Amino acid sequence: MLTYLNPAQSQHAPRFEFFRGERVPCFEGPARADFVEQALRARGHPLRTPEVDSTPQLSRIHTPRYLDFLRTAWDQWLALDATNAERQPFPSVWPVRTLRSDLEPQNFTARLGLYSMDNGSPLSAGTWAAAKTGADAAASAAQALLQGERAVFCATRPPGHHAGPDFMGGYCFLNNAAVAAQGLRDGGAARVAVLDVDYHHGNGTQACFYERADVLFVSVHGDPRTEYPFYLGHADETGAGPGAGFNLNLPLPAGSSAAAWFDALDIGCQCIRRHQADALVVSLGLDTFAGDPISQFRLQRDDFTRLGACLRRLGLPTAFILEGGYAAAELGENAAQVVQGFES
Ligand code: SP5
Ligand code: ZN
Repeated sequence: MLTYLNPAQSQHAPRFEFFRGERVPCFEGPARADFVEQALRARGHPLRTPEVDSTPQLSRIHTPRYLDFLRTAWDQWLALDATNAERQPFPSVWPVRTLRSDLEPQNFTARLGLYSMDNGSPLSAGTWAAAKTGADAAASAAQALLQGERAVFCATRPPGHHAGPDFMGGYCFLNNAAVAAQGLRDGGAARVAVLDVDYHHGNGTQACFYERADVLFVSVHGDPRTEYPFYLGHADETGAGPGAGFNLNLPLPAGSSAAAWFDALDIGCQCIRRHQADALVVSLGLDTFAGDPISQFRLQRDDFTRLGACLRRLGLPTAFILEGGYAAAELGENAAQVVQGFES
């Protein structure tokens, strides 16, 4: 399977995040992509670097002011104090209900809060380079499908599905899956489906397409009543305006079995068949793995093979976009199992 790597991924390397009130090493780090690259290389995948500039798609998915902020955020942080090079910025204040989000404050931390849904998306010096090159990989994957490739794998990080039109969140900065879907639309696919199988609901992707009928969004995920991202991903979110009926959330209780997960996946796949999509984008989070340190589904290695086989049966040109998955040492193997199931 044709595979795009992100040669800038290791430049996004924040040192810590907050976990239960403590500073801990980031769960989402460069080793994740290295493990996936290694496993796909061992399978003999042709490996490519991105050849498409995602700027046109990014400007359809994200707002200009958010893109401007993200591109310049690290320089703004350094401009405050040269010693900030060794520190990480975190938001500490957010424009929740009744507060204004139409105005950009001059204060850097206030702008960071304006453009963040959580304090769980740490920035580092190379965050923009890594995120932008990752979006380029997603745009390249879309182009490869349009040129007749059956399936493409984007082994990229940081992930993207929590990033909305004008905010970062959940380790995500630019929405790679949305960029791929938009790239497919721009290149002539009339209908696209995005299937998000990450443990966490893809709130950013849902938000991007909630009022659109041309991109169906389907997600199987931990019930947001107890699981991140909490404030979106419920079953009653079915789309709005022209997008009414084009959003399907299939939340499952934390701790759900693989059998229950595949039952939900089946319902999602039936919905994608009804949509008569021309192409499929899979937000491939592998944090559904039983050994994931921050998630609570129970898929095992062989279940990922079964997932790949289910996706193949949809019979669509398919772009796999790597999202979450924090059992780094098993991540490459689990990704390879999905591909093996898809190709067998
Ligand atoms: C792309 C992706 O998978 N992002 C996930 C972001 C999750 N951030 C919040 C994690 C909160 C984890 N709480 C874990 C409790 C474990 N006992
Ligand atoms: Zn996740």
